[in-house]
Amino acid sequence: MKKRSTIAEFEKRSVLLFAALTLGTAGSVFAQSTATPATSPQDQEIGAVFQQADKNGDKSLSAEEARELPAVSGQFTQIDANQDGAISAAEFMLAMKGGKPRAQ
Ligand SMILES: [Ca+2]
Ligand SMILES: [Ca+2]
Repeated sequence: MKKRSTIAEFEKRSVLLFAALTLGTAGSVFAQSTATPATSPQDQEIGAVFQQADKNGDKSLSAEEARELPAVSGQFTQIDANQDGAISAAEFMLAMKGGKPRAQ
């Protein structure tokens, strides 16, 4: 059985490490918007990484923007689930979580 678009655990960690390193001031911004109960701290970290990488702020990552994130860039076509040439926040979130639904 073959999993699709699964990012290796190591690479996932490197992305989260990138988040931790770059959060800095951004962390306080996210701390103010924790009203949504469905959003876990991990979701916020992933969202912060996404925003950092999305240089032009169009809410999607182009191949060029994804180069900031080796773990993403290396699997760009897999993460880009709808194959429109850009990674949306939803596609990014799914990929960072390994594409698996959360256990109930
Ligand atoms: Ca962008
Ligand atoms: Ca896409």
